[in-house]
Amino acid sequence: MKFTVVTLLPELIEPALTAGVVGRAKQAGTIEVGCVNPRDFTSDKHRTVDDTPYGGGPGMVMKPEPLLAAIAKAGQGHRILLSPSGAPLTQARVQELAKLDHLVLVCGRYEGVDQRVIDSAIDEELSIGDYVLSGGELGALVIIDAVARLVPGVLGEPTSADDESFSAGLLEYPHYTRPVELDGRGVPSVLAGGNHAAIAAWRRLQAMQRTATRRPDLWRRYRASKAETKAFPPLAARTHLALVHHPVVDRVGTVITTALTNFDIHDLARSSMTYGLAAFHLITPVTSQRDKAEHIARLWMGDDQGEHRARALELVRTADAIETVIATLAAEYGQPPTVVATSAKASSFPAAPRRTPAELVAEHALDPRPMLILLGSGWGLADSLIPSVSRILTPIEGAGDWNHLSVRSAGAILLDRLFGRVP
Ligand code: 4FV
Repeated sequence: MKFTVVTLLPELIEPALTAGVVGRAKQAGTIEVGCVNPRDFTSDKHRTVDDTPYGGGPGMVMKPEPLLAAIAKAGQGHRILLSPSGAPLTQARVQELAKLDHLVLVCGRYEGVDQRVIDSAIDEELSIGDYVLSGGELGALVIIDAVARLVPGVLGEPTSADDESFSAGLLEYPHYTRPVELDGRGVPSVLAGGNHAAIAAWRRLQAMQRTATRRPDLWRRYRASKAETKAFPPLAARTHLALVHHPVVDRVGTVITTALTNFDIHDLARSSMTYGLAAFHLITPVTSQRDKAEHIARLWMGDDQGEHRARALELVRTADAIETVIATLAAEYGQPPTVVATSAKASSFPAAPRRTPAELVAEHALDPRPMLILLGSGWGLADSLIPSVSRILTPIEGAGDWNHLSVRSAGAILLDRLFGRVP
């Protein structure tokens, strides 16, 4: 594998590649690294490599002609420009790059590179992160290091490159080595036990836990295997959604009981089913309303013509009060649920810590406790009458301050933000 770095500062590149596995690979000839300096392709006596930007503004731009000549000199290869405007570098991209045989890494200095050089002589722009470097050289070194360690023969053990962070979509589990006690801190006992299945399960759980809490973005994309889902059931599967018809408030803040609606029952049951929830509860103290809900749910459940709604409506349960649902779940799971309220107003439930959907998932992903999410009907949940609430979700924000989503829409949006996967 060959890397050619196009840089005004080759002295930054060469010494960085003398030690460690990459240094050894270079010495052994497994990888080859060369530099081409645009300054060697200047013709004026000052060997000028920069110029002022058209249109004015601060800083200088790299002069196109020496840069183009240097890129040409680098030879045939996949030409990458290091730039904060590039696509973020990922392990998946690194794995693809490792299959190529020559990477030309073009480093900008100053404010950047003339756009026409990018248009005519660059195949791909990559960024190593959302910050600005004084030049692309450190980015080029990052790419060389990440790619080189995947080149066959660079790392000792062929498997040590793959079961690490990102390759599996999870962060790494924590590592320990001797001594068994370090300043009073021990090693998790399972690791010393020699039970390989138990060790593997522990490491997997640690990796999942870390990913859920530290990197909600990765966690959302993670697809657990069947075995993992069995060992660590997803949060959605112990999450219960409830549509509260009492205690809620009307437009002037009076506590009322609302009537249930057919649409809410169907649509929230279907959303609950889609996102893998355990159940959908309708809460009203009015016996005849609960009977009606049960009747509607049973009507559709009885349909045996392959009607998809049947399965969703099997999730429907009714209760006379929030406390009843809490007691039922406590009995079912052996521990009470975390009760999460929702509200369109930022001032509701002032005593409960606020969480974004991602934060709530991070906090509870591997907590075995069930979760109960309360949706209010009418003008919203009567917060002072629901002391069991221990978390409040941040309101859904739209384009402006008009915020009157139907409870069915708000419920669907929240479930997608909590449990929806990213393709
Ligand atoms: C960078 C990054 C980066 C910006 C101006 C080079 C510098 C100068 N490269 N990921 N972030 N590059 O900041 O790759 O031309």
